[in-house]
Amino acid sequence: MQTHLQCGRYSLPVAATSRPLVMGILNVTPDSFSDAGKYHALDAAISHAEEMIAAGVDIIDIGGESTRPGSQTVSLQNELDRVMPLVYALRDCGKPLSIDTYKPEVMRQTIAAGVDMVNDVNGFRAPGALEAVADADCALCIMHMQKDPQSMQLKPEYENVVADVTAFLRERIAAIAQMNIARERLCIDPGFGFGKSLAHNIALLKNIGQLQATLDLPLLAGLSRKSMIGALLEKPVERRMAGSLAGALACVAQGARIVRVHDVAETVDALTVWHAINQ
Ligand code: 9MG
Repeated sequence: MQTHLQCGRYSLPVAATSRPLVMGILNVTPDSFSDAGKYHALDAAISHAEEMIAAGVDIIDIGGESTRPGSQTVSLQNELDRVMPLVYALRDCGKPLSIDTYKPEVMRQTIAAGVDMVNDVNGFRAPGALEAVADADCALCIMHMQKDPQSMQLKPEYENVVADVTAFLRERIAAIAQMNIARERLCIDPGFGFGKSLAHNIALLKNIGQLQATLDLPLLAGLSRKSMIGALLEKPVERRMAGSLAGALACVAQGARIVRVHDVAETVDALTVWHAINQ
């Protein structure tokens, strides 16, 4: 596997010898559309980013549309109104910025404004998504999702979840290669919780080492505070940090090189200790 991920202005170390990277989640989903609400949401997001930077975050993942099960879509203009001010405010913060979107026009505009990575839960399947990223130098996170956020948890079904997710990612990697996008720009993600039952998530978690070795690309894993952690612990979302840390460690122990998390400081500490022991 490559030793570095080409990520816009950055080249991120992803070799097994370096500490796994922490992607911090920065959602900007204002609940008020008044000007005051917008400024408050922007200020709060910038402060949150500053805290993550102080805590040692490696990548900041900006999202303007929730992809939680059952969440509603937002319009293109709404999403741009939410994320663009944040991209402008943070683009010189010294850390790579990722945009969490499946909309090609959001990809285009945020790349032009300086984002270094596109994190697409839809695996770059929307018409125009690959064209939007092809000529840039941003990294691409290709995630697996069955169906869409509105319907994905209704009745997820697989013949063999590990084989099916691997086949999906293999097909997307081939489609991306057809566009002459450098492999050094790619990372893969099994998409925990995206159209998967608890049993599917556990099967994937047990086998991500095999999935990563088969596809031979850096693997990103996102388990933070998800319902699978809640189901295993029988705890609400605000009491899932320790379980999320355990999940992150289980992923990196099998070769995941990036973890996407809410609790950056705690995850950086856990991975620093893990890395010191495993070097
Ligand atoms: C946006 N988003 C929510 N969960 C995610 C996950 O597990 N991986 C990635 N890449 N993005 C996610």
